[in-house]
This record gives sequence, C-alpha cells and structure tokens, in this order.
Amino acid sequence: MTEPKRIAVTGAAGQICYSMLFRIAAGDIYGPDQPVTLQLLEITPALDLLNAVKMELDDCAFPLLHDVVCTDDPKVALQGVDAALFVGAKPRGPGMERSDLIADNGKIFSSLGKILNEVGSPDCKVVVVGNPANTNAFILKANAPNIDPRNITALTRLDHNRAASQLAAKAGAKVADVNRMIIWGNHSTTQVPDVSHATIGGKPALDRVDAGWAIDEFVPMIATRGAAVIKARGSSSAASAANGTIDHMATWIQGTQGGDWTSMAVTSDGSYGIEEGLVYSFPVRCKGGDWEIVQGLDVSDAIGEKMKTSERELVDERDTVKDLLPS
Ligand code: NAX
Repeated sequence: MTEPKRIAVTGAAGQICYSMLFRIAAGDIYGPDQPVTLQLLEITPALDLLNAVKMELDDCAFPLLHDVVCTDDPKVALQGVDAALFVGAKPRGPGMERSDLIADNGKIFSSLGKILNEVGSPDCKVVVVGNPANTNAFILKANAPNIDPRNITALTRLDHNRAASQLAAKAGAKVADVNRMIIWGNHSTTQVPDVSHATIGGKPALDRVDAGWAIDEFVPMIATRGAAVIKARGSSSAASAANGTIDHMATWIQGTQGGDWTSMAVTSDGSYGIEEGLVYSFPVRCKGGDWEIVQGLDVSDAIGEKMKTSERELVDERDTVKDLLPS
C-alpha cells in the first residue's frame, strides 16, 4: 500500500475546517490514489468538539483516510507531516485594532513555527490561512529556519477564485473559461486583483470588460468581498475559504494546467520590485510540487501604485511583530 501522506490541520474544530477536512479525506488534495492521515490540532477547550468532528469523519468511511489524530499538543500534530494547513487563529474581537490581532495571532505563529522547526519534515508544504495570513506566514518562516522557505506560503487563492468568478459574471462568460487572473500583495483590503493579463476563452479579458471598471469597481469589490460575506451571512467565509485552501494545496502539488497560473502568497525574491523576504502574493506556475513566480508581465502605473501600497502594509505589519522575529 502507498504510504499515507500526513497532513496537519490547526484550528480543526472551527468553521473552515468543518468544510475542509471531509474533502481532504476524500482525496481532494493529493488525488484519488493517495491515502492520508489527518493530524488535527485544537486548543484544549475545543477538544470535545474536535472529537465530534472525528466521529463524523469515521462515519464517512473514507477509503483513503488512514488515520485521524486529535490533539492539543502541537508537537504531536506537526510530527513528520508532509503538509501543514495553519487555519487556527483568534478572530478579531470587539474593539480590537488590526495591530492587536496581528500581535495576538503572531504569538501563535511564532510558537508553532518553533515547534514545526523541531518536529516537521524540512520539505513539508505549509499554507497559512489564519489572519493576518501573510504576516503569520512571515513569522512562521522566521521561526522555522529548518523548513525550506519556499515551502511556507499564505492563502490568496480564495481572493483569486472570487476574482475569476466576478470577472466571468461581468463578462457574461463561464468561470471555467477565465485564466491568468492575478492577486498581488497582502490578503487584506490592500490586495490588488488584476485582470490586465487575464483571458476569457483564450482572448484578453479587457476586450470584454471596461478598463475603468477593472480598476475602480472590480478591485474594491474583490478586496472587500470577505466583509460582504460577513454582512450577508453573519460570519466569515468558511466553505469558500476551505475550497480556496484545497485548491491552493492541490495546484501546488499537482501543478498548474496548460498556460494557466494561480495566485499564491510566497516569499518575494525581489520580483516586480517587491522587497525580498516579504510574503507577498504573486502569479505563480506550479510543477512537480514546486512553484515559480511568473516573470516579465507588464504592470500599469495604476496597478503598480496599488502593489506598492500593499507592500508598505506588509512592511508595517512586519514592524508590528518585530519582537516575534528571532534576531
Ligand atoms: P473559527 O473561529 O471558526 O475557528 C478557528 C479555530 O481555531 C477555533 O476552533 C479555535 O479554537 C482554533 N484555534 C485558536 N487558536 C488556536 C491555536 N493556537 N492552535 C490551534 N487552534 C487554535 O474560524 P474560521 O472561520 O475557521 O477561520 C479561521 C481563520 O481563517 C481566521 O483567522 C480567519 O480570519 C481566517 N480566514 C482567512 C481567509 C484567507 O483567505 N486567508 C479567508 C477566511 C477566513 O477569514
């Protein structure tokens, strides 16, 4: 039998994971021939709820699900994993500033980074979902020098999918015909959804939608879509975030198809003038379990200015958490 892949998931009793774990167990990340073991982490007060999720996983009798470990010990959850999905984080509470959230959640990620460094496999693939996702990934990376920094990423695939869907709707096209969407920057309201290179059915998307709309309406619509979902649903995106996380991992592992690309927040190598080391969302191509930033794209002044604003926000966030970064 093929050796099971071990997948750690943190915040496993939360909303996103309730939509995600069952799909991972069904083979949606590693494909239909690869067994998986889930190593699920929660804080101690949520362990009963986590055990209830395990009961339901058991009740699905997933043929690919080799084992489910439920624990409040990060060393157990992260031991020898092939992939780690860091979803667990504190939500923003009443009266809390973004900087308070960054500092609070940053502590979780510095501690988990140290433990991943100790017990994780060096080529373990990491995606950070818990917000502020890019900066949490940056903190994790700084605290886990044994893990290849190329393997530490943050989620902007939900934003990418939102952008593809809204572009298709505006153009009266099918979302399956949309390719080469880009999300640049931070997973926050400064993110830069960019249709400049997108295609619909192989032709430029800008032949089908107005360039003014693409900057003045589309950019803020995608950047505030999370808030719009909260307003409509009374709680934050869960199933679509789970889907984005699965897409992120599956594309990374199985590759981008044809001439398409995806958006992933990865460590900047200085491409497009973005400060090296920041965890910044770029268009990437994936092949053989690795990714490369798509090079040589023209960036308009309007998009370039927004990219810089998002970069500055990430620099500010990094300054807010400097105490959590090893010197
Ligand atoms: P929930 O509050 O439903 O679940 C979070 C879970 O994490 C809880 O069960 C909690 O007990 C657990 N947790 C807290 N601290 C932990 C720790 N130190 N170790 C392990 N588990 C811990 O939130 P949910 O809706 O699932 O969202 C999770 C995170 O995703 C939030 O930070 C949220 O802001 C973020 N999101 C990120 C998105 C993205 O595109 N990057 C989009 C969706 C979502 O907003």
